[in-house]
Amino acid sequence: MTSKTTTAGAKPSARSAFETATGKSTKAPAALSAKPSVGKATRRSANESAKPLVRAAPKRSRKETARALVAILMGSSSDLDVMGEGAKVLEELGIAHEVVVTSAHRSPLETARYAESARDRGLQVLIVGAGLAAHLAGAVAAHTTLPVLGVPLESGPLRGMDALLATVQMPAGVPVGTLAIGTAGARNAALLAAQILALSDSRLARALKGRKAAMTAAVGGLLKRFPEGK
Ligand code: AIR
Repeated sequence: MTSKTTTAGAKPSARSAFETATGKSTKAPAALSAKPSVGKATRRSANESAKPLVRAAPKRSRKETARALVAILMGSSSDLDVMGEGAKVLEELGIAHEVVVTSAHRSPLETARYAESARDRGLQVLIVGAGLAAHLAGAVAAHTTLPVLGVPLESGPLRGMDALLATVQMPAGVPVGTLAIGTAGARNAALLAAQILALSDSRLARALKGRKAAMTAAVGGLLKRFPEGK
């Protein structure tokens, strides 16, 4: 189990993991463990979703908790089903990660603080998904020199085209590597994050090579020849 589980604080009196990490007294974006929380996060209405999700942290010793190398951020808990696909890929590859809900518009200060402190907390790649006017990846990229991979999400009448343009059309100087809309983008962002980490991790490089070989083997090949026997 390599997911880093941080929470906004199970008890009202407890300092949040975000607060502890940043040294700043602020409401933290909710950081969810990818494995246990994907598909289980409480769905909430739009006007509630700026508030951090609060989950009780499973009891775990320091030794057992690997430091997160990748963060998956998303603008709303309603994005979790799609972004969770990226978390599954990281899980399969054994990459320690954390999953966070924070919004460029509903919790802008928390988003900025998270991005500013990410490198110092040991994170190496940030995957950021949002729908509609999807400014989250750009807002995060504005506050960090870590690589930011943007995933535009389908949400609303424009079916992700709005999010695609908002994510990809960054001004020069603030790069966001933008992936495809939706699930393919979420999965590919995780693979790209893995490929970045694999530049200095030969175990991971081998795992990615094996994955590619398995993918190639799964492609069908010749289905029919006509006339037969030629
Ligand atoms: N969003 C949240 N804050 C800013 C933006 N752009 C996005 C979320 C989600 C969509 O708005 O990333 O895809 C709808 O969010 P909700 O919470 O209303 O379901």
